[in-house]
Amino acid sequence: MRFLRLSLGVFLLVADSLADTCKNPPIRKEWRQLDLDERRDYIRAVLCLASQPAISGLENAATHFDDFQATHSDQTPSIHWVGHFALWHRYFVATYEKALREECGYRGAQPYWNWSLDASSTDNSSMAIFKTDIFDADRGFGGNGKYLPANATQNPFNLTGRTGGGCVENGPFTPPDFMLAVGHPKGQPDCLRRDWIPWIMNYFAQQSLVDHVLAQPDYTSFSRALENIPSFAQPNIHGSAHFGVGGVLGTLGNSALSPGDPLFFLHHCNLDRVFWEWQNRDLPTRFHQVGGPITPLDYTGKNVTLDFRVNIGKLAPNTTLESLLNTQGNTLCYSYSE
Ligand SMILES: [Cu+2]
Repeated sequence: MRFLRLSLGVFLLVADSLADTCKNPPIRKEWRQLDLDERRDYIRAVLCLASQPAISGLENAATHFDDFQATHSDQTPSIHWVGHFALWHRYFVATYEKALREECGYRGAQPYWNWSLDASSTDNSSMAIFKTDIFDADRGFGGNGKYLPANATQNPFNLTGRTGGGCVENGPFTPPDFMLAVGHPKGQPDCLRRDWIPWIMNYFAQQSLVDHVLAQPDYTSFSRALENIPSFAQPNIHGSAHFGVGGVLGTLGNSALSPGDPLFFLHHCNLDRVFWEWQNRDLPTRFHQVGGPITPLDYTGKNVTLDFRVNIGKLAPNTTLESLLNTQGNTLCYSYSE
């Protein structure tokens, strides 16, 4: 009895301190679950971030929005096809969400784009996925760029079916107001570009592929299924919006500079939602399980462990992979709507 009372006391103490660190987590919703005022407030906050001074000290980063793009660009060679891919990006998106809230007065949570809702399972060439509110000029993030030809150097994988490549022409992120300086010669910022490729968007965003990822038995295979291999011959849900929206010449298709498209954060938030759904199928295990290579694609080499340290530069303090497995703990604080 004494033991029972004691353990109940300890339990209450633990429950109490958890509640203290993450009270009222922001609830992340699908973009189209936000009403128009909430959407405007989100876009306003993104533009606000792009007017705040930089803190990263990284090359050409002039605004706090640039900081995120530059940090991802800086670390691109070590954060993809590795065991910490999903958790690095989880921390990155959550830090962006926090900046929008704390520095720009955004009251909501980071929204996501559930592209599987829009992908056609019968017609890869369908343009329906691009006709939703996500790409609307007033209710979303604006549309495609004008078609521009791409040469062999720009298109090394010889991707077919490109439809754009030029600057985004409508919506809140058009030139000359919204420009991207990181990764371009000093004093010569570029516009936000999109280069829709319908077959990639429809094929890679299939719910059946999401289900395949969700069915993985452990963290290592989950993480591997999320990214698959660097080949367009095999679909992977991570590639869906990157190459379906960014294509060859678009910002989101550039592996280093992709966070320059504000849609990056809705895309990666959706991947994180899938990750959280996968964790929820066995939380006791999946709060404490990581794996996968430290060196990209090195599946026979050294693996990441729970105490492996993640850094996102000056954006937030370094932390362990284990601390990022809980979305409502001491490090992170958010949840997902049903
Ligand atoms: Cu990335």
